[in-house]
Amino acid sequence: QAPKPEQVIKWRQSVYQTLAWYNGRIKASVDGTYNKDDVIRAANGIAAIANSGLGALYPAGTETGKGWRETSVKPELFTDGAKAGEAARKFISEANELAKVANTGDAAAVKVQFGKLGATCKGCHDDFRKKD
Ligand code: ASC
Repeated sequence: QAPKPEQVIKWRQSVYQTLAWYNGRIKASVDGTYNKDDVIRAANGIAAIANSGLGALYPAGTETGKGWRETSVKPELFTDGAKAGEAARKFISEANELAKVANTGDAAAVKVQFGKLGATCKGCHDDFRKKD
């Protein structure tokens, strides 16, 4: 039995909320006092989500927002699978690299890699997320 679209949309949003939480922790380290262990934990969390098969969060039937089912995703994500897949592959690759770099504890290198990861987030938003 497939989960209901409204349930999938809720999972989808909670997954990105969790990414934002991890992302904020790394940002706090990079912009403030660097905490190697916390960056490792947060980067591993992002990598785990990136590797978890995010495509499964976009089944047919979850395209449209309707009342409390509202979603910010653009229809293009569902119609241009090649482009969406490429965006996902970039995110996965930069997230895995950040997890690797985090283990070195090299704050400057983490900052650079964190920037590359953020660019993949933003790229996907530009292409596939409706403007607020
Ligand atoms: C976040 C968040 C985003 C991304 C993006 C990265 O923490 O909520 O949408 O990072 O700003 O460029």
